[in-house]
Amino acid sequence: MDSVEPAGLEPGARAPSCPQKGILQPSDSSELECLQQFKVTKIQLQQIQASLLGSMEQALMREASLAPGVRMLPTYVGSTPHGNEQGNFVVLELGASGASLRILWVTLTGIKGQRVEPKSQEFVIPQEVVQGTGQQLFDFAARCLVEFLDAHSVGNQGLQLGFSFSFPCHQTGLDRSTLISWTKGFRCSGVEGQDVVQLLRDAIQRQGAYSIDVVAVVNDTVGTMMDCEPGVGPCEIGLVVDTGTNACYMEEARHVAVLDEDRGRTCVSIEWGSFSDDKALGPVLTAFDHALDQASLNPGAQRFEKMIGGLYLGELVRLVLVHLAQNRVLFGGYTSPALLSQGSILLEHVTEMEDPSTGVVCVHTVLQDLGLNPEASDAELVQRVCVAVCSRAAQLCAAALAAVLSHLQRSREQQTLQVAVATGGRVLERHPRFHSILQETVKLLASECDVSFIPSVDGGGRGVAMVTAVAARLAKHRRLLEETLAPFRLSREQLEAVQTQMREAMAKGLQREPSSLRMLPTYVRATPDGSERGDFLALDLGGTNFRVLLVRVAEGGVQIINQVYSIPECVAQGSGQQLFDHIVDCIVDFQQKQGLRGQSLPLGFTFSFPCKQLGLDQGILLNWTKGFNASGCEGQDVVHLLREAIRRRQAVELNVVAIVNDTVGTMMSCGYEDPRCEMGLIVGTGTNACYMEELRNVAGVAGDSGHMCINMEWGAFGDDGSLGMLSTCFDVRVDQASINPGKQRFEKMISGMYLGEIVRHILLHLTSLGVLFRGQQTQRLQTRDIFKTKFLSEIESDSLALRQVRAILEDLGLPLTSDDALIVLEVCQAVSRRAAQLCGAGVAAVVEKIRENRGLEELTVSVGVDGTLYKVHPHFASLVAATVRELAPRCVVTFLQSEDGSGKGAALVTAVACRLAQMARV
Ligand code: 0WK
Ligand code: BGC
Ligand code: BGC
Repeated sequence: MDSVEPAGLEPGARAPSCPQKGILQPSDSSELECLQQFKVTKIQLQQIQASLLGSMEQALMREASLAPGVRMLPTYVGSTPHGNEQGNFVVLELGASGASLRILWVTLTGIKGQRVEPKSQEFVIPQEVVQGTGQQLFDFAARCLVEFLDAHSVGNQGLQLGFSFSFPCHQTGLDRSTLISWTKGFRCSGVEGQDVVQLLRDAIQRQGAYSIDVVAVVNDTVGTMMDCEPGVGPCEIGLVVDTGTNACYMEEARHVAVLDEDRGRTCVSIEWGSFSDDKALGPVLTAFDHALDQASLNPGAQRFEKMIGGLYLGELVRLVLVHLAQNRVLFGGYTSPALLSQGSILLEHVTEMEDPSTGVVCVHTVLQDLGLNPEASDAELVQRVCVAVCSRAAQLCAAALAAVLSHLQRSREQQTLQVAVATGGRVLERHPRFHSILQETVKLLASECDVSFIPSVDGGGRGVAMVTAVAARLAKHRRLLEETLAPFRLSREQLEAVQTQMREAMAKGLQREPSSLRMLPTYVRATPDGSERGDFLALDLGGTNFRVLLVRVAEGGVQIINQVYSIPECVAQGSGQQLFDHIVDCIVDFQQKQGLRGQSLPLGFTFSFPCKQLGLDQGILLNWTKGFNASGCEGQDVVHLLREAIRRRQAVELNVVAIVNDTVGTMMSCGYEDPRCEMGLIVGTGTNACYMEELRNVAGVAGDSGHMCINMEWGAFGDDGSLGMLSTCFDVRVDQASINPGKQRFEKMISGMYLGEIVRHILLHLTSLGVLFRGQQTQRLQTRDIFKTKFLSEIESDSLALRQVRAILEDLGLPLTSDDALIVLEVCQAVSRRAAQLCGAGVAAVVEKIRENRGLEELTVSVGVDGTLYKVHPHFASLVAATVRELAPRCVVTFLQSEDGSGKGAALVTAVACRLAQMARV
C-alpha cells in the first residue's frame, strides 16, 4: 500500500488525509475521480485562509465586501470569565445540535476549579415545529422549560436564564438580539429580523408558570469559549462543529467599527458558515456540494458550513454514494429508495462508519438499514468516501481557524501567538479523526502559532451560565442605575408643576408677599435705544472671573477692552473691606494699564448677587451666594462699600453710577442688538433671570405705566420647600455641604457650581452599590469639588468617544472599565438634562407671564443669555429651548448668547442713566 504524501506538502500537492490504521486502501488505479475532488491542496487551503482573513477584516471595518463573507458580529461579551461568577442559572440551548433543545440548571460556585455538575435535559423538536411558525417554536421551548423546572423543582424565585441561540444574530446588547437568517434546517416563520429574546420572553409569559428573567442571549461558540476552565485557558477562541459550524474570538475592541470603543477586548462571532468567496472556495466546491446546496432549505447560503457542518456531511456522503451507485461503481449499480432519499445518512452514521475499530461493521449495518446489500469492497469504498468528505471538512475548518490565528497574530503584533481554543460540537467530539486532522492542518497553515485545543466539558452550558452571570450583574447594575437616576428624569407634569409654582411665586414676590422669589426691582426701566454714547468703566463680579472693562459706546457700536482678575477664595470668604479693596486694586491696575489714571469715568457695577435696590446706584446685598461669604457686606449697600474702598485708596476718582445684576447686564447687552430682548438669563456658576415687568404689577415702586426690569433671584426658588418633591438625596448632600445650606435650592439643581458635586455624590453612591469601579471607593472621588462641572460638558460632547471619557476619569485616578465610562456618561446626562429642563421651565414661566401681561395670543421675545454652563455644555442650550417650546407653545423665544458679557450691559445701563440725568439737567 502506497503511503499518503508526508506532511508539509509541495505546492499543488493534495493535503494530508491522515491514513487510518485498519482502513483498507483501494488500489491506486481505481481511485475514483469523484473522491479526488474532495482532496484539497495546501495552496487551496492557504487561499481559503487568506480570503477568509480578508473577509474578516473587511467585515470588522464594516466595509462592504463583494464576496458574501463572514459577518463578524459583536456579542457584547467583553471579557473572558473572571472565575468569580456565581449563582444558579437556567440555560436554554436552541440550535446547537440540530432539531433539539437542551435545558440546563447550572450552579456557578465562584470558586476556581470548584464545579457543580449541571442538571440537564434534552428535548427533540418536532420537524413541523422546526419549520413551523416562530410562535410554535418559542412556545415549544417555553413548555420544555416548564417541564424541566417542574421536574427539577428549583423553585420559582428570581430565575435567571441564559439563552444559547446558535444562529447569526445582530446583537445590540447582552439581552437584545435580532435573528439575521435561519441556518441548519431551521426555517420558522416570523422570526428573522425579530428580537429572539423578546420572542422567548413572550412565550414564557404565555406559559405563565414561572417568572424567568432572560438576561442574556449567547451564540453557542461564545458559550463554548466561556466554558473554558480559567486554570486551563483563558480560551480566547470558541470553535463549534456540530450540525453547523462557527467560531468566535476575543477581538481588540478598537478593531470593531460598530462599537465606539477603543480599549479592552470584545468577543466577535465570526459566522464563517456564510463564507463563500468563489475565488477561494470555487476550486474546492464539488458537484456534490452544489447539489446539496440546491436541495437545501437555503440554497446559496452557508456554503462554507455545508462543506463542514455535521448536518451536511452525511448528505454529502449519500450524494457521492448515489453517484457511485448510479455509475455502477457501488452496490452493483443498485440504489435503494432510502439511499435516494435526502438526509438518510446522518452524522452519526458517518462517524460510526469511520470508526477505526468498528467502522467496517458499521458500514454494513448502515447500508443494510438503507436497504442495501454491500459487498466488502463496497463497504471499503463507502468508508473511503466518508474519509474523503470528513477530511476535507476538517481541513477547511482548519483553514478557517488558521485565518483567525493569523488575524490575532497580526492584530496583536505577536511573532508567536500562544492561544487556547475551546472546542465543542458533536463532529469535534465524536468524529474519530476530525480533531486530529484539524490540529495537524492548523499546525501546517499557522506554524508560528502555538495552539492548544480545550474540549468544552458540557457543550458550553456552563459558558452560557458564565455570560448570564455577567449579564445578570450588568442587568442588576442597570436596574440600580435606573433607580438612582429615575428621580432626575422629570416628567412633563413635573415640569409644568415647576412652571406653575414659579408663576405663583413670581406673583407673590411682585406683591411683596412671602415668596422664595424676591422679584427685586432694578430701576432699569428701558432697554437701550441706541442713542447712548460715551466711555464707561464697568466691573463684572460674581461669575467665574472678575473683570474690569472699558466700554466705549459710539455711533458705530460698542468697543470693549477688558481685563480678567481672580478673586482668591480667601478674599471671597474674607472680610468685605478686603474684598472691596481688592476690587479697587484691580480697577487701579486696569486704569494704569489702559492709561486712564486721573479720569473719572462713569462706572457700572455688575454685582451678581441678590440685592435689594433702592435706586440705580443703591443695592443692599441680601445674602451672598456662589461660594462668596465676605463678612460685613450682607445688609449693606454694596455701592457704598465700593465707594468706601475707593475713598480708602485716595487719589482714585470713580463715579459709580449704576449697580446691576448680571442678568440685567446681559439683557441690556443683548437688547442693544435686539430690542425684543426683554429677559436676561444666567446659567453659570450660579443661575438667575430678570425680565421687563409691567410697572403696575410691581408693588412698592411708584408708577403704573411703563416697565421695570425685575431681578427674579430665581436661584432661591424652592427655598420655602416648594421644590421638595424634586429634591434627591444627592441634592440634599450637596446643599448640606455648601456654605449656605437650605439656600439657593433651585440654583443648586441647575448651576455650574453644583452639578459636578451632584454627579460626584451619585458616583460615590453607585460605587457603594458595586455598580461602579467594581465597588472600590477611591480617595480621589471622596474629595469635594474633584469632579468639575466642566467634566460634564466634556464627557457629554458627542465628538468625544468613550475613550476620552475614560481619559478624563483616569486623570481622576478612577480605575474604570468600559462599562463604568458608559455609566458615568449616563449620570452626567441625567444631571445636566434635569438642570436644563428646570431652567427651561423657569424661562417658560417668565415668557408666559410677559405674554399674559400684554394679553397677547402669541408673544415673540428674545432672551439674552450668559454663563459658562449654558455656553459650553454641548446640549444644555438646546434642552432649555426644547423645554420652553413644550411648556410655552404660544411664545416664540429666541435665545441670544451674549458675546461681551454683562459688563457691556452695565455700561449701557450707566449710559442710559447718564443720558436720562443729562436730559433731567437740561
Ligand atoms: C459672564 C457675565 C457675568 C456673569 C457670568 C456668569 O459677564 O456677569 O456673572 O457670565 O457666568 P459664569 O462666569 O458664572 O459661568
Ligand atoms: C450558526 C452559528 C452557530 C453555528 C454552530 C451556524 O449555522 O449560524 O451561529 O454558531 O451554526 O452552531
Ligand atoms: C445670584 C444672582 C446671579 C446669579 C448668576 C446667583 O447666585 O444670586 O444674583 O444673577 O447667581 O450669576
